[in-house]
Amino acid sequence: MSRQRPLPERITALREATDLARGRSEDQLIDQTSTLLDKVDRRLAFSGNHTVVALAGATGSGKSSTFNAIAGAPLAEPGVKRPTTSKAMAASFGGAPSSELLDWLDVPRRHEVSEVPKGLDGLVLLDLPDHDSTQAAHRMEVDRMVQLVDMLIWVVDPQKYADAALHDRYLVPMAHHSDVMLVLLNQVDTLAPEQADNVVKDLRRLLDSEGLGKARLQPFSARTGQGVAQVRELLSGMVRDKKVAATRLSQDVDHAAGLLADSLGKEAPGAVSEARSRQLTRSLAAAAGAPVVAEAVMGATRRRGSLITGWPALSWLASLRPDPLRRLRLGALPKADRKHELEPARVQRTALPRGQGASKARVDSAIREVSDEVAAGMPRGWAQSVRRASLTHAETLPDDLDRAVATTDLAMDRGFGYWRFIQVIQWILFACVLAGLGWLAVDFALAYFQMPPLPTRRYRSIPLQTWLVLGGVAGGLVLAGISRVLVEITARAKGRRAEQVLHRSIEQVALAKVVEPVNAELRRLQQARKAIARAR
Ligand SMILES: Nc1nc2c(ncn2[C@@H]2O[C@H](COP(=O)(O)OP(=O)(O)OP(=O)(O)O)[C@@H](O)[C@H]2O)c(=O)[nH]1
Ligand SMILES: [Mg+2]
Repeated sequence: MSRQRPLPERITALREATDLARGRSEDQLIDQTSTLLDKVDRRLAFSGNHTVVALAGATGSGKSSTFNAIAGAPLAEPGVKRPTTSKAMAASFGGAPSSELLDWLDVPRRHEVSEVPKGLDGLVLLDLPDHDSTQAAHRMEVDRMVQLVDMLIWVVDPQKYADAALHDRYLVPMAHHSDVMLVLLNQVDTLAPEQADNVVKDLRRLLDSEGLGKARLQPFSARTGQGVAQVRELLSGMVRDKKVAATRLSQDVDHAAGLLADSLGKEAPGAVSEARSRQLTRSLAAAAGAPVVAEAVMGATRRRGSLITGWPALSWLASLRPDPLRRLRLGALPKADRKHELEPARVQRTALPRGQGASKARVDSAIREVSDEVAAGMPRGWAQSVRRASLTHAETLPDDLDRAVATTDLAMDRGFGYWRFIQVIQWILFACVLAGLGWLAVDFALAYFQMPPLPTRRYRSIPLQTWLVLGGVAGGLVLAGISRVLVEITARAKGRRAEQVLHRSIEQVALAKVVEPVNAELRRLQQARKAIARAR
């Protein structure tokens, strides 16, 4: 195993991971981890000069007797009528004052050991209530204390050493702390030496099979004093090292980090795929009416084209048709506004049909596909948070899309320059027609009043004024025909372009309102995983 980072760094990393996972990984796990981190912080804040060791075990196993035996003084009253008090009792073995530490541990009954056995300076020994008590308060106190102390001594007796209450509830779940655990097989004085050997072997096997191979096992008798020297020896080594507290806290952090890591899973992509995001844009574009707008752009271009480039005698008819863009309330925007995103309040709503029915269903399913793609293989809570993220802006999405369409520059105010040129020619031709007609009218009037006609020239025996009328009409109609083709080409180009720019505008909405929130959630998961890796 690679060398671990310093504990404070790992604690910070675990806290970061916990904050990132809050609301995603299971609440209970997050609460547990936060509680643990608070404990670790508090414990580390106390000087490392104390080593807190608790004696835990079943009713009558001999905890209080062992407490006295180690202290070398009758501090606790063993064998008094049970159940005894529900609170732990402490014995401080010299050293620096431990009252603040005991305040934090909430241990009200305290003793000072007057004659500290050699090497035990700084030991704080706790006598706990029975973990298998009929009193819930006792069990709760034990549960609380086993979380807080630096080291545990489990006092078992030859009758109940294999009790499920002890193994299933405490030893197995705390197996990761086995190297700061000591199991005392108490009351060996009641067994024949051979029997004692068998019980020790059996208990060892049991502990090993439960993953507590590192837990030390010591035959002991509080009555005869057997094993007291060994236990004191072991404790003095630990008190001297001053590492037990840090070891246990480090194991706590490791264990919590492992549980949190499990809740983060291993799979999941790093981001929403290009293909999914394109598909989403297509669905949103359809729902936002981009094809309808593109169609209207073509229609409006044709209409304006006929008005400007058509034969003046007939082109005004085009104005009788409504402008399809205006009908959608999508006129050209003033130039100044086009440059920047418009203020929402100033953007008029378009008259496009709002996302309802089939198009709403299509948008919903496109969004769901984005979140499903990403959530596949993710742990449940995280998959749900991805789903939530994808819907963050669902309420306002139709408005956002509408605004995107309304503010997209459809280029209806430019690109028609050549039409003006055609229009000038049309009017010149039309002027010829009018001139010819006027001339013919004058001829007609002169003939009527039997006056001499105006001089004229003939070409192929047809007078010039008639040529003017015929030529003007024919030229105007031919030019109108050619213009019609040109206008159609322009209209299609405008329509295509409109579709493209609308697509780009809508893509911005899709990215900002759906893809980015989902990606943010993915980044959060990756950050949490990185933090967890630093915590382990
Ligand atoms: N023979 C023998 N008896 C013991 C030994 N240790 C404790 N006892 C007796 O076992 C009984 C219970 O001892 P305690 O020390 O009160 O046990 P405890 O675990 O503190 O009990 P609770 O606090 O009530 O759960 C007492 O009568 C002790 O005298 C031992 O090593 N040998
Ligand atoms: Mg007791």
